Amino acid sequence: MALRDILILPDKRLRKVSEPVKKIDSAIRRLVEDMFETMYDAPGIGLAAIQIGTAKRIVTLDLAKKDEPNDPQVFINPEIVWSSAEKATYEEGCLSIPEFYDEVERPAQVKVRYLDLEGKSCEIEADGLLATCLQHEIDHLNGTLFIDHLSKLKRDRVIKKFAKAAKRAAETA
Ligand code: K1U
Ligand code: ZN
Repeated sequence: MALRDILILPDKRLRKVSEPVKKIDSAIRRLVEDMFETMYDAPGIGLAAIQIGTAKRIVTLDLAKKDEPNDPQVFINPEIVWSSAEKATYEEGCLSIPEFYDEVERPAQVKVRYLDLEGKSCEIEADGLLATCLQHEIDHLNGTLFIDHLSKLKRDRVIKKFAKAAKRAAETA
């Protein structure tokens, strides 16, 4: 297992559309292990493979509460096959946009089809935080960030702030 660096806004790789996984082999299993190690270390409750620089359609999640045992979940090639008309608003964060949080409105319930680590086709109906996280992570696989759901004014402000920070870091490196 390896702890991997998380890409930070405005890294252009975060805007890539990730490729479907064709075969679940040892390289994919190692990537999933690295994703969990990186996600737990951050700490975060979700991660898309592109956030560690690998443009494959893989998502890891663990929504267990602090006093509960870990509940690692892997979604390979996840697709939203149904979304509710009802909407829900959650305050979202993103490991690629550290320390910025804002409310995002999304479908309250979704049905997601995906492969598990054994390559079995599965479906899950999600609501609450699970529905929000799945949509947030599937957005990552399509190069979309949660700030894209905010007003242009807010989005541009955040991008500008992170671009400035990246420039300063590059100058002092
Ligand atoms: O995709 C990511 O960057 C991970 C992100 C997932 C997410 C959080 C909230 C709403 C939608 C999607 C995070 O994990 S941000 C960190 C976070 O929410 C958290 C971290 C530690 C404990 C509890 C929450
Ligand atoms: Zn994110």
